Amino acid sequence: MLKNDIIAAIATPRGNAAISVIRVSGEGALAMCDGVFAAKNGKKLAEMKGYTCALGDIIGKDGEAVDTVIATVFRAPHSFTGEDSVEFACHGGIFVTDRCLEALLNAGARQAQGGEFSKRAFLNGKLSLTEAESVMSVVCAQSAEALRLANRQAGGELDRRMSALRRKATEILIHISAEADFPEEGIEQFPIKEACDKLLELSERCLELAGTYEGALALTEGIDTVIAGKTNVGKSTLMNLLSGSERSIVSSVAGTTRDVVESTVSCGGVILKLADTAGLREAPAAIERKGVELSQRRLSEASLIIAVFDGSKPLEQSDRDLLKYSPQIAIINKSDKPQKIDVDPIDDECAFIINMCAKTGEGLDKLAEAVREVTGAADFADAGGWCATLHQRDCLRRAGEGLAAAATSLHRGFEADIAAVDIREAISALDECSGSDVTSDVIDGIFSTFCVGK
Ligand SMILES: Nc1nc2c(ncn2[C@@H]2O[C@H](COP(=O)(O)OP(=O)(O)OP(=O)(O)O)[C@@H](O)[C@H]2O)c(=O)[nH]1
Ligand SMILES: [Mg+2]
Repeated sequence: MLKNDIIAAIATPRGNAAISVIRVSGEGALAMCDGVFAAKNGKKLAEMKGYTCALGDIIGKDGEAVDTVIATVFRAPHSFTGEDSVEFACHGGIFVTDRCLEALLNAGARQAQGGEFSKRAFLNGKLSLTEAESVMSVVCAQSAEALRLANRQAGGELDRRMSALRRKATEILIHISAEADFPEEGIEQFPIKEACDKLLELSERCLELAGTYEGALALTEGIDTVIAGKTNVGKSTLMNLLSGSERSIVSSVAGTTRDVVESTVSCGGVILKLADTAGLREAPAAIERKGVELSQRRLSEASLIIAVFDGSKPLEQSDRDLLKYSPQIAIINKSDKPQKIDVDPIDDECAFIINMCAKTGEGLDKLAEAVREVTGAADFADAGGWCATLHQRDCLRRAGEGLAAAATSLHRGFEADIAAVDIREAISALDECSGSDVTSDVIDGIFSTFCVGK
């Protein structure tokens, strides 16, 4: 596979639509397209300026027009990939679009692999690795908050934060190895204590940044959340309140919900993939028991557990059993009724306790706040840059660990050279994250998760 051979792919979803777009990119792409595209005005794409369009036909193997399309010409380096490119806006049917692509492939283009256009944009210096990765976040954004974050990332916030970390790590490296490496420069060595402190602080910042991954996930992809509790405490009422519709049946009969009812909702800007479950109780009847088993399985798999208790009743064994799953958020429901519950055992287990009336929605704002806190989404208000992918998290963790290891070596009195090895590794982990020093395997791995045509 050549670095800049001509690739082509359909960039829009398969389905009937007004238009679909086929992208073509690579060295000689314009002349190649001229082989199958006949402009109405007789002009050749290869003679057109960048950012100009032409109406014309794509001609099939048999010499007949397949479709009438608009071709937009992009000239290197002013295109998404940085190469000469053409985008054909075809009529948006699956069959007709496939025939247009086929004509382009017959004329010499190669079917692009997933993410290959973005990969070229990265390799040609049009996008940093984090910017390229954030293109996917923009595409996948499911909420206003997710889109805002993705756009910030695409604007290079993480890159700026990483280059600041890299600059500081390099500065420490220069100072601790001052005497060994730069005797003539007259650079002063940091005292060991100062170097250790700086390294630890920097390590913490890398790990902090790596830690933003969970919160980012909460805002972009959603968190597997289970609403659990004893029968009749108001789980389904809460589910309906959060989803703003009658997702689950509510009744005063204990054991109403038996299947797992699911709904994806936004709570405080966080996307929750909610599962309302059968109420837990001892010795349920046969069908209900199946439901309880399902609840227990969901409880052990969920990332976030919202435990619901009936505040108007004393705590029972089924309530205590739920606490064994360490729910992060406890809802003391039915706050409109006289309260009889002892919250102390709940307080011992749960980070957040919220008094609520699911029937009226009172306390919902407190729940939203708790959700933002517990998922780490709250930290995003003014965080500069965040970690959006597992690759970024892995690099930042390695950088953080390398810097901490260097601090330990210095602290134990080892030679500065030994600490320098760890600092260099930390710097190269940061470079891998930003893409300035990354192996082709890693690049292929990242871009292969993108869709074809992206
Ligand atoms: N007073 C009062 N009643 C509530 C409140 N929330 C729910 N209820 C009532 O409690 C009863 C049970 O509500 P559900 O939402 O069905 O409870 P559940 O936990 O899903 O019950 P199961 O599915 O049987 O486990 C219904 O009669 C609701 O109207 C509340 O905040 N205050
Ligand atoms: Mg229910």
